Amino acid sequence: MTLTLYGGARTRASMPRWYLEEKGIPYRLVELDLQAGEHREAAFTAINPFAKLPALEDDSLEAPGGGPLRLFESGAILLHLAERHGGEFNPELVGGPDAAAARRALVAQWLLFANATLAVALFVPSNREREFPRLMDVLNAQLAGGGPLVGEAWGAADCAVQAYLAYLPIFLPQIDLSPWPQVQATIAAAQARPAYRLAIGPR
Ligand SMILES: N[C@@H](CCC(=O)N[C@@H](CS)C(=O)NCC(=O)O)C(=O)O
Repeated sequence: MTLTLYGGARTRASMPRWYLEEKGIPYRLVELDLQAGEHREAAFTAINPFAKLPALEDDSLEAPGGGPLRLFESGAILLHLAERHGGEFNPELVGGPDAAAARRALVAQWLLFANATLAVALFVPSNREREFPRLMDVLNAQLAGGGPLVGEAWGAADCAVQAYLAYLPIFLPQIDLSPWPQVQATIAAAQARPAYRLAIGPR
C-alpha cells in the first residue's frame, strides 16, 4: 500500500502532511515547484485536473472508474485519511457504529468549517472585519481546556482548525490575538508539536 501526497512549499499540503506525520502513517511526498508551473503539467493534472495542491493518491483503494483512488481538496483528503488510515471512525475503537457515524459527521463539520468558513474569514479581506472577531469569540470558547475538538485524541478536525489558526501569526501578524487567549494557546501548542514543525516548520 502506498499513499502519495502531492505538495509544495507553502501550500495547504502541509495540513495532510501534518496529519500523516502526527499519526505515523507512512507516505511518499512528491513536491511540485509552483513557481516553475509543475502543477500545471500533464503528469499532475492527470491527478488533479484543477492543478491545485494538495492531492493524494491511495493505491489501497480502487477508484470507481479503475486505477488508484485520487483525491483533491485538503478537507476531503483529511477526512479520507482519518477514516481509512487514522482509525478515527473505527466502530470497534469508538463505541459502535452509531458513535463512529457521529464522530465522522462532526469531523466533516469541522473540516468544512475550517476550509469554507474560517479560511474565508481569515484570507478574504472584505470578510475579515465582519466575520473574524465573531469566529474568534466562539473558537476561543470551544478551544477552552485544550482538548481535541472531536473525541479523546488529536485528529483531523484539530489538524485543520489549528493549521488555519497557526497561519494567523505568519500571514496576518498585524492582528492582535490577545482578546482570545485560548486561540493563542492553541497556536503555541500546535507550533510545539514535532510533527507540526516537520510539516509546516518552526516560525
Ligand atoms: N480548497 C483547496 C485549495 C487548493 C489551493 O488553492 N491550493 C493552492 C496552494 S495552497 C494551489 O495549488 N495554487 C496553485 C494554483 O492555483 O495555480 C484545498 O483546500 O485543497
